Amino acid sequence: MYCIQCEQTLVNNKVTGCQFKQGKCGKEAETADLQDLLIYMLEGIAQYAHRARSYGVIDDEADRFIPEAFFTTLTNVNFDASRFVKMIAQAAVIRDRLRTAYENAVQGKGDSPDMLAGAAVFVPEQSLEGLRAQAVEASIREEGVDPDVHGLRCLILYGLKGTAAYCEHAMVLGKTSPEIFAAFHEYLSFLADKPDDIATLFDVAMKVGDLNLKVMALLDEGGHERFGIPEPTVVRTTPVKGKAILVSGHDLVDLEKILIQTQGKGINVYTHGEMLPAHSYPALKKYSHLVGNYGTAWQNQQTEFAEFPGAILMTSNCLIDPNVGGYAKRIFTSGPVGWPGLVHISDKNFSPVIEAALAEKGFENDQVERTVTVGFGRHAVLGVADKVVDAVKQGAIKHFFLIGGCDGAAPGRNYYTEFAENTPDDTVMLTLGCGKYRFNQQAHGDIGGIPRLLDVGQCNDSYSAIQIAVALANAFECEVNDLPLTLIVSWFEQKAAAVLLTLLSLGIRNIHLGPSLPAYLTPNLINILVEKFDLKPTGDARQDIAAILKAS
Ligand code: SF4
Ligand code: SF3
Repeated sequence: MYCIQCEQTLVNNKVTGCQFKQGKCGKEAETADLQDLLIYMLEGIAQYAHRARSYGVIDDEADRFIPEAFFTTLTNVNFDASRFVKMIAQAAVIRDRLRTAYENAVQGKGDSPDMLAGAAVFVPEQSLEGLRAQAVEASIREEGVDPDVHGLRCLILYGLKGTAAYCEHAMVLGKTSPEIFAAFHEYLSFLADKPDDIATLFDVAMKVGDLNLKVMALLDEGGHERFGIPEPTVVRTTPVKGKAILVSGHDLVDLEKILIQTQGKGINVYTHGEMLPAHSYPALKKYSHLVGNYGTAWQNQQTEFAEFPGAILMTSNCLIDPNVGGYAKRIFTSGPVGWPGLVHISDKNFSPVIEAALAEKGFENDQVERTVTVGFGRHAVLGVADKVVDAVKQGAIKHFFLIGGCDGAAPGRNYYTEFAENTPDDTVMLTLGCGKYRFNQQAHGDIGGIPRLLDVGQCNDSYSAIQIAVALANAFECEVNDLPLTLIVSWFEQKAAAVLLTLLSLGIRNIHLGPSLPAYLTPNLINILVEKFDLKPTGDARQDIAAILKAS
């Protein structure tokens, strides 16, 4: 195995990248190899889909399969080797069908089809053993490749992975676009050609950022159409007496299904991790048995899930080993998620989750009520834009910080807590993603009625944060880079890589990125990003705040 896609990848003085029996996330070498093969097959599909599209050949299954399958390979999503064996076989069927359709269409026009090699003609074995023996051909690590080229290929691949995850979330909400599918095919096909020109690779990386912006706009639209516009909402963060189901991950549709299917059953539903912003949507908060949020970010789940006296549903990232906390029998997976031995629900019939919740004892007492407030998406924030603009003009608000992104287990992540705690009282913080749990339960006060901490939502809501920045820039008649706004981004997995590429593709400068920089970016590539975008690694929180405010 060789996997270098996330922030916690193995880095020591001998090696860079997880490459032994198991990755740091718990992914077995076998699963990592199968994921590489699946991505290789996706490249093969894309090679034909990209070419076939120009001849008017569209394969709906191929269009949808690419983001769906891609999502399963993100960090902390799917650890189940058997699911990958099936997806690789399905990919081969789709690719070969497209190949035939492409060749027929080309010949029908009297042209000659491109004779493709590599992923386009790779024949995967059917057995697990056979596939593992083939994995080396599909690895992103290749002998003799320039490290900068390797780094940029990784950046594009991981950016595409994150984009695919957001695309799958949008598809679940019924939102798709031919233009987006075509772009996936084009950029995956580009990777399949093993590009090595640095300038072109950079250019495509920026195009992936632009693609992700379009995908996130679609996702934003889908969420609003289905669940309404998020509104500021006080959410209980302590349990109430009764049977309980905990829903984690990002998939609001699965949460809605659980809420519908548990109506009248005497089960309370809690959100976990990235599901917290669900409480702000009118079509979800209307359910009185959606009682609150439980726990914190994903890396604490082995303790929090072990203590949760009910059933748990994991709808997307981030899942970690459920056997450690002894709750494997009462945790279930849906969508792209998988873990060997766990019950996976693929038809949205969550009866097994409900039965497991009823069999557990539930919370025996109400705990003392504590709350957080969520729901400051762009509509809520821009609804008070006049007030915000006045507060800036009168000097009551000196600066905005967007402190957003992932959480994780690295010790350096205390940076984000320290940063939030040390921002001056005349500054406002916007946040999104699961990184917010580092500071969302502290009291941050308000400025003339405007809360100093505004929770924009999930990482899926990055589009909303971008729109807030754009609207503020319009109000002040300046560019986003000229606003008194600094982005403090915490990354962990590939969704964050996609959002970072989006921000860079929009020309946003001076992003502070931590807790460490991606291990696949070489010093050369980092220098380019620093020169071009003034990208900064996070340092000491107090010193960073002082430097930002001095420069603004
Ligand atoms: Fe290592 Fe991260 Fe890959 Fe897991 S996802 S194997 S921790 S780089
Ligand atoms: Fe978190 Fe996994 Fe990235 Fe959606 S749940 S932000 S890490």
